[in-house]
Amino acid sequence: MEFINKIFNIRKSNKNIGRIFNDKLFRWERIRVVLMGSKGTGKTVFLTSVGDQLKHHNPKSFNLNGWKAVFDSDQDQKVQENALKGGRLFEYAQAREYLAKGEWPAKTKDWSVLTIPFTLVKNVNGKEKRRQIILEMLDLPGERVADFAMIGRSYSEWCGWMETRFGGISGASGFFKQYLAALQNLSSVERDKAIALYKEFLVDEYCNYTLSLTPSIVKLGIHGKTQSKGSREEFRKDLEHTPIGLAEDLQFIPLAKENFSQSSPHFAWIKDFEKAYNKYVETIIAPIASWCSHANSLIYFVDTLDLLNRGAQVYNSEKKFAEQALAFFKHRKPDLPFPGIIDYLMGLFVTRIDSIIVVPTKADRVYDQGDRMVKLAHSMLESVVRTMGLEEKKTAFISCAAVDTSEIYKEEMAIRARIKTADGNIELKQFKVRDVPEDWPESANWQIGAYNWPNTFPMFDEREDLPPKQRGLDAIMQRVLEINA
Ligand SMILES: Nc1nc2c(ncn2[C@@H]2O[C@H](COP(=O)(O)OP(=O)(O)OP(=O)(O)O)[C@@H](O)[C@H]2O)c(=O)[nH]1
Ligand SMILES: [Mg+2]
Repeated sequence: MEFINKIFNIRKSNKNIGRIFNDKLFRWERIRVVLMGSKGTGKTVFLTSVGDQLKHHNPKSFNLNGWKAVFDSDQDQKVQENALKGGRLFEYAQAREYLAKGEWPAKTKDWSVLTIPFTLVKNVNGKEKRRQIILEMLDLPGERVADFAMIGRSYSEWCGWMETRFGGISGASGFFKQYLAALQNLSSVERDKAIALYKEFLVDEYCNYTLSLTPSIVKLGIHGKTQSKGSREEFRKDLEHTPIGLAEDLQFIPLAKENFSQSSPHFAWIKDFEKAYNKYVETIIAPIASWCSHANSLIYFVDTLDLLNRGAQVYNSEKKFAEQALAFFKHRKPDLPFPGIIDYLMGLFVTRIDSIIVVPTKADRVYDQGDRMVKLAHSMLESVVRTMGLEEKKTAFISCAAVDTSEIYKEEMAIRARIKTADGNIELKQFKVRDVPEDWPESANWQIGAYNWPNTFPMFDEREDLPPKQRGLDAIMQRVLEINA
C-alpha cells in the first residue's frame, strides 16, 4: 500500500506530466493547495465559497479568464467516498448551510480537505482545450499552525527553538527567561511544579497576545475544545485542567540547554518528555505537515482590518506567527523530473510549494479599499515571503472578500450591509466606514480600537446553484489554476 501511495504521489506531484501526456493514466491533474493563517482570518469561508463557485460556475460572476469550470459529479462521488473513509472530508454542505441562513460557518476544530473534481474548458481558435483537474484544498484550525514549528525538530531542538523564539533578544518578553530560572530551583521530584511553571509562562504570553504558543492544544484541545477567550484568570483556570501533551501521563515542557547534561537534576525527565513530545508531533501535526509536503501552492490569509483594530502588539505577534508558519515551506527540493522518488529517498517533510498568494481578507467591510489592504499586507509580509526563495512572478498579494457582504454607494462613499443590531437582530443598514490607512500606524500612536469596522453578515441565496458574490476570489483561483493572464 505504501508503495502504491508513493507511485500515486509521483503522479499527483508532477502535474505537468499530466498536461503533456494527456492519456488515461495522466488524465487528471492534481492541484493541492494549503490554506494557512491564524484563527478567524477567513480560511473556511474562502473554502466554502470556492467549492460553491467551482461546482456552479458562472463565468459572468466568477472570472476564470475565458475558461469554464464543469463540475464532474461522477468523479465527485468516488472522491468524497474516499475522503470520508479517511475521515478528512471538509464538511462543505454544512458550511454552506450556515451561509444560506445568513450566518458564518462554525470555527474549525480539526483539519480536513475539500476535494473538487472538474474540467476546465476553453475554446481557442475554434479548438476546444480541456484540463481535467482534481483540486484539493486543506482547511485547518488557525491554532494548529503554531505546531509547524515542531516539524523536523526533535524534542531537544524544539527546546532550543523555544529559547531562541522567546528568550532571544528580538521579541522576547522576558517570561521565558523567568520560567527557565524558576525551573532551576526545582528538584527532580517536582515535575508537576515544573509543568505548572510552564503553564504560568503560557498565561503570561497569552496576555501578551502571542499566537505562536506550542503545543497548540493549550489553545485548541485535541477534541476541538477551544480555550476561553477571556481574562488572564479564565485562561489560567482552563489550563489547570489541560495537560501539556496528549494526556496527563504524556506531558512535555521545554527545558534549558543545561538540563540536557547528565549532572542536571532534571536530566531524568528528558526521556519521558521526549517520548511525550514525539507522540504529540506524530499524532497532531505530522499528518497535516505530510499532506502539506505535497502541496503545489499556499494561500496565506491575513486579517489586516482586524490587526488595525487590535494594535501594534497583535500586529507583531501575527507577523512572528507568519514567519513561523512559512518557515516550514522554505525547504524546497531540487527541480528534478520525478520529485516523488526524491520524496521517497529524502523523507516526506520537504515541500515543493511553487507559488504563494498572500490574501488580506474581508475587503467587503470597508469602502472599496482593497488596494490599501494589499499595500498593508505587502509591507507586513513581503520580507517574510521573500525568504521563501520563490520567483517574483510566483508570489502575489490579492485582497479578497470570499463572500461579499456589502453594496457600495459611490456618490456617498458608503456601504450597505447586513449587520447585527444591539438587540441581536440582523438588519440591512447603510453607513459610512472609515478609511483604511495608507500605511500601518506608528506603534507610538497606534491606539487599540482606533480602527473599527462593522461586523457584516452574508447576503446569500439559499439556491445551491447561485454561488455568493465575491471580490478577488476569482483572481486568486486564476493563479492557483495557473490560468492568470
Ligand atoms: N465580511 C466578511 N467577513 C468574513 C469573510 N470571511 C470570513 N469572515 C468573518 O471572519 C470569521 C472567521 O472566518 P472563518 O472562515 O471561520 O475563519 P478561519 O480562518 O477558518 O478560522 P479558524 O477556523 O478559527 O482557523 C467569520 O465568522 C466571519 O465573521 C468575508 O469574506 N467577509
Ligand atoms: Mg476555519
